[in-house]
Amino acid sequence: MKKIDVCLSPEIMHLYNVHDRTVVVVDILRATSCMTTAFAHGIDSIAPFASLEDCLAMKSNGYFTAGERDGKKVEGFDLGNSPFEYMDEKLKGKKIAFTTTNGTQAIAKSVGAKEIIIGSFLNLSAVTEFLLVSENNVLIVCAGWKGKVNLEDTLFAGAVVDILKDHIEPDCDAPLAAQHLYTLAKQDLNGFLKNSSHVKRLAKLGIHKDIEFCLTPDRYNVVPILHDGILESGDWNSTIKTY
Ligand code: 3SL
Repeated sequence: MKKIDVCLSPEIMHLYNVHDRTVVVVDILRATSCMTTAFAHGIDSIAPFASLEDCLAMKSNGYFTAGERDGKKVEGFDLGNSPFEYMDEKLKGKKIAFTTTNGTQAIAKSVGAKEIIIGSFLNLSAVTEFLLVSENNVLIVCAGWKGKVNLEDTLFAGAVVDILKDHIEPDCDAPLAAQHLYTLAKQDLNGFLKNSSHVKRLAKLGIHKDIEFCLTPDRYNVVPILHDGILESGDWNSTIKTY
C-alpha cells in the first residue's frame, strides 16, 4: 500500500525523504488557496519565489508580481494575497511571480520531491483524486506560520488522510493526529478555527471574506503542479465550478 505522511511545519522538512513522494504543499490562509483560484480563473502559470527581490525582478520579464509579507500586499507589487484578486479577467493567460511569508517558502523547502502539487480546500477532491491515481507515496507539507504549526493547514492534511484512508497507509502519527482533528472540525470549519492564530491575524486586517472562501471545499477542479520551478495547471481543469 502507498504511504502518506504529514509534515506539520517546514522547519522539520529535514526529517522527511521527499525523493519518492508526491508533495502536496498547503497554505490554506491564503497562498495555496490563491494559487488554486488563479488557475481556475485561467492564468497561464505561477513562478513561486522565497525571496521578495527575486520575485520583483520578474517584473522586467513581463510577469505580474504578487504576494504579501505579514498578510499585507508588498509595496510595488501588482497583486496581494486575496483569492478574490485572482478572479480578475485581465489575468487570463498571464504569468505571475508570487512570494508569500510561508506558502512559497514551503514550496522552496519541498524542492527535490518527485512531484510537487498545490492543495487547498478549494481543490480538495481534485487533489485526492490525483493522489489516488498516482503511484507515489505522499507527503503533505503544511506551511504553518513562520515555522510554527497552524490549525487550518493541519485540518486540510487531515481531510486528505480521511478521504484516502482505505487506500493509503499513514507513515507516522502526524497523519493520524491531523485526521482526528479534521473529524472534530469538519461539520463547522469556520467555527472550529474561530480562535486560531492566523484567523485572528487576518481578522485584524479586516479580511473576513477571504477566510470563509478559503475554507470552502471543492469549488475548483484544478491541480497546480510544479514543472522546472514553474507552477502550471494539471489536466484536471475540466469542470471549473463557477463562483
Ligand atoms: O504566509 C503565507 O504564505 C500567506 O498566505 C499568509 S497571509 O494569509 O497572506 O497572511
